[in-house]
Amino acid sequence: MFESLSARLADISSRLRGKARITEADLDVALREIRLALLEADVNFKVVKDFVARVRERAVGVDLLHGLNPGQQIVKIVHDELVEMLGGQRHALSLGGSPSVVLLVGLQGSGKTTTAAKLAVHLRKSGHKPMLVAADVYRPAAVDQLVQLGDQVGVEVHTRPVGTPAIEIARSGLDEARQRGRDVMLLDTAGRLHIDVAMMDELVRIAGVVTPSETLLVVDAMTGQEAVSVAQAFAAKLPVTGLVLTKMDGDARGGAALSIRATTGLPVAFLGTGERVDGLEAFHPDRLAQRILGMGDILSFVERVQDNVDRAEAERAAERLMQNRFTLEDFRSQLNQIKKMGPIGQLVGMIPGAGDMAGAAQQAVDSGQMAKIEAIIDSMTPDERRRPEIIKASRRRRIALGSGTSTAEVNRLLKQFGEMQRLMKMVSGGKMPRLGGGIGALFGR
Ligand SMILES: Nc1nc2c(ncn2[C@@H]2O[C@H](COP(=O)(O)OP(=O)(O)OP(=O)(O)O)[C@@H](O)[C@H]2O)c(=O)[nH]1
Ligand SMILES: [Mg+2]
Repeated sequence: MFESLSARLADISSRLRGKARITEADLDVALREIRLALLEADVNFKVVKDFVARVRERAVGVDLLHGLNPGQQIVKIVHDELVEMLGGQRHALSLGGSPSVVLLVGLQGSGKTTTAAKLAVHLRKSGHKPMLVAADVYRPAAVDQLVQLGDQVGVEVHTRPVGTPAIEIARSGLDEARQRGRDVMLLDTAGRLHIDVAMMDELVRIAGVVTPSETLLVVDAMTGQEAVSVAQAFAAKLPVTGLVLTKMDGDARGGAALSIRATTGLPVAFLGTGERVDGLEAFHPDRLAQRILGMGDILSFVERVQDNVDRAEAERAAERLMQNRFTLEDFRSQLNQIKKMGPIGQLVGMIPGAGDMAGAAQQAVDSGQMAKIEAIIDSMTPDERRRPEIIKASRRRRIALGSGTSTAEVNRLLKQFGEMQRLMKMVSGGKMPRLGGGIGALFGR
């Protein structure tokens, strides 16, 4: 997601941050590059125009401020305006009812059914008791699809015999959810075209019966700016409260995700990032802006990690990473967490500048490098892990013996860890090196 835009904006912002003085010509160049980068990411041209104008307006007179250098201030402005463009606040689902109804609507094949199952998982994790309701009566096998997904995630699915109208299913689903004490009902509906009057009326009637707290329009991000017109058409008929942009994993440009809020006024609530039921991300404008600007997305990373590991520990590690007090001890616990998390490609993509780290890390797991690194760290004393600089020749020999490795391997780990710390210092100093290379090297590349 956003790879090319992110690479370009990260580059522009690192150049700006390095400047102690910014002339009007510098600003012009930077804004022109930002404009092109956004257009190439398929962001709506009017949104781009407004964005650049706002950044320019705020950037003039930036010399007057103290503290940050002008380059840093401009990057901050770009960041703030990006957050604004993405909607400012995160759209948290409003789930006040008993039960609350989340109605999922959208074009055929946009990802409604998959998203319903993903949301069930997401809601259960945050303490809700969701129930799925299969109200797609038009596509054969649609009900089976949801039943299977429900089985897979362990959430019960309300169904009715073939021939029952969708509106009836919605109504009886609500009754059942109430009886069983479920607090959220996720209502999957049939895909439909926004120009199909009869089908759109059906949705209006369903909404009338179940009065949803959230009506989420599920759109395929890969359709780019077409997603905008679909969203406008649905919102004209139904009180859409938020958007779910699916298939972000297949959308390298990300234009729809970046401009749909600004063009439709509808908040993006979630991004679909894969076919599997764990491929759902809450949409955080601030974190996304940071990710796009190459500031990384430490928070999303931490959140993701939380599902598998101790929350406090993960937060501590992220904080230490930011403050570059990251020790070999932290590194070992990160390795443990990475092992627990399974497919790590997605995760490492969220770390700043970690482009080529995914492959390296995966390779390290596959090749048994990870086990070696762990064994070496395990053979150190706590003091050595915190202050690797005290590990001189005799300690190195002891550690090699203890871990069943060689002194050369111990040397390499220490050297590479030192290198990684140096790179992290540069990241927190705003110089944006290629962190991936550093960590990749640590994994033995
Ligand atoms: N890569 C990727 N595929 C997705 C994502 N969300 C859904 N899909 C895939 O898109 C296809 C359609 O998904 P469904 O959930 O069946 O879509 P739907 O909107 O319910 O479709 P209809 O009920 O036919 O209108 C399936 O193959 C899904 O696996 C996503 O975020 N990423
Ligand atoms: Mg479906």
